[in-house]
Amino acid sequence: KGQHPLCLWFTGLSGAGKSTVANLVERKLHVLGYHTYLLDGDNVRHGINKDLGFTPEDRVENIRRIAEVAHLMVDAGLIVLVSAISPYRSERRSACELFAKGEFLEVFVDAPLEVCEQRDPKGLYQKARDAKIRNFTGIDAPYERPEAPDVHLLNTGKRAEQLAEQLVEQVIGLLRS
Ligand code: GGZ
Repeated sequence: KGQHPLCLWFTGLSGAGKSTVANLVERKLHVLGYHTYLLDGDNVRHGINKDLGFTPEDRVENIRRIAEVAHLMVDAGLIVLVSAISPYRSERRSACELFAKGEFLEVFVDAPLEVCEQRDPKGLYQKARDAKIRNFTGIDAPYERPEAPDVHLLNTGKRAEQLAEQLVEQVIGLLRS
């Protein structure tokens, strides 16, 4: 089926639900017959970005490479879903600038730090509070909230399924326009 290639860029704190929502959206688009690929920061860090840590310089490089790979995939005609904290506005802007107009959507998965910290699925916030990990986003490293995201998903409760549905509707509208 002819499809309009697109990058859906999910940004937000660790534990905000980026990967959960991105996974649900990917599955839904796949079922609808779209050719998709999910690029997850956490996975990419085991492969092409395994030389990178969490210093500001390394995060900048992490985002740059992810954006370049996403761009190649969009060039190949895919709908690419990127899930990475991507904490800096300027790097998100640079990522966006690689793409043609209408081929990039910034999706802000917005959950309060307290909620993310309470979820703490990997115990990383606790480690950051105990100073066992340094440079943890939201604790001792910054997260620059998007000022005008294309999509703003408020994820305060167990709403991932609803949020994914909402986003899919929006994306399909765009793909058909
Ligand atoms: C933030 C960290 C850190 C530090 C390890 N700061 O929630 P997770 O566990 O599964 O996903 C997070 C992931 C963040 O990688 P990204 O590539 O998305 O980050 S960035 O865009 O800022 O480059 C988290 C885990 O790695 N993690 N240490 N110090 N998150």
